[in-house]
Amino acid sequence: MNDHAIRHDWTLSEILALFERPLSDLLFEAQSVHRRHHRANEVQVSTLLSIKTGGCPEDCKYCPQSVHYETGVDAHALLPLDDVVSAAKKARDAGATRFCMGAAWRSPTNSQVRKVGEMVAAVKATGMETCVTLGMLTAEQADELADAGLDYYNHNLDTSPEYYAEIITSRVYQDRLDTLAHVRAAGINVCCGGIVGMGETRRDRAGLLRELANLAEHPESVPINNLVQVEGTPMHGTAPLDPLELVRCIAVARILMPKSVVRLSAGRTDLSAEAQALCFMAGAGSIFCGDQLLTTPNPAFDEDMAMFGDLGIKASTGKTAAA
Ligand code: SAM
Ligand code: DTB
Ligand code: SF4
Repeated sequence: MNDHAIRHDWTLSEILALFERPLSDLLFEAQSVHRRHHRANEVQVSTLLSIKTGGCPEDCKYCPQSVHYETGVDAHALLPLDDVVSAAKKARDAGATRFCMGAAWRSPTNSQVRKVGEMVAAVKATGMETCVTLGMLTAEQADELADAGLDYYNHNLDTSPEYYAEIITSRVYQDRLDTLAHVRAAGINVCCGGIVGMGETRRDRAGLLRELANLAEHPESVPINNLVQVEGTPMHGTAPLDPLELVRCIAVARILMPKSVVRLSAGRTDLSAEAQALCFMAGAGSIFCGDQLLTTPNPAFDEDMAMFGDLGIKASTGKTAAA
């Protein structure tokens, strides 16, 4: 196998074999791949804002924003433009280079997409990169967001096709793949990953990574979320994932999709600094900073900058190094 090649034909058994390698061998290979395509010791920083919170009609079993579960989330309608721009400026001044806006929609209306397009243009004017996650999009809606200047669209496959129906019944895997195709066709960078720690098997984690790696083009950004357990959701009380399995997952994603930025996303409050250091060694090249994700807590900015200092990591733009 030529490990320099960008492949789109990974088999489940090849991926499982990577997971099963001795940890040091896996980390060594992942870090070697990382250094061929990305700058060592640099991690990009994004900040999240929930621009529309709660009341979502979907039934994703992990999500505090679903209308189906009692989670006490503080629901609100689409935020005014000025509030979004001031949050973006605050994140930029703290050191984030990308501003990610999330909305608890199944699929936005055209008028909602137009309003988010205005937010995208205004946030870009602050000098930040933009990412939004709004649920399923039509081809026309993706084009409109591209015209507004959107840099990334986040739309996760979440888990393996086999485990999907255990987690979500209000949509199917193909719905996600259709939106990803619209986003790709519109020329927007794709941000697509999943969640681990939802009671899935290693085979499911490998199956998710196979789906991502075998897309016609690898997503530019691959968020790996460690489930944030929220009381009231059906996933609350699930046995937590061994942090070393999260590390393995990041390393395997790094090897399968060498040019993508693998993101250590939600769930860092449950990880020690040592576990996060292993995630960076495994090739994680991006984190969310700021004390809130969408509705759940995240480590404080200063705490993360202190961790970067301890590990000798520089906050960067995340742009891929010339390979
Ligand atoms: N409603 C849109 C959608 O689902 O595509 C956009 C917002 S949704 C909150 C964005 C992503 O957040 C989900 O796809 C899921 O991967 C992630 N997410 C939601 N709740 C989470 C949790 N409790 N832990 C980890 N990730 C979570
Ligand atoms: C992604 O993959 N992770 C972020 C972002 N995309 C939108 C969301 C994490 C949400 C965690 C639960 C919450 O704060 O509500
Ligand atoms: Fe709705 Fe997105 Fe939460 Fe699913 S993950 S319930 S689609 S906000």
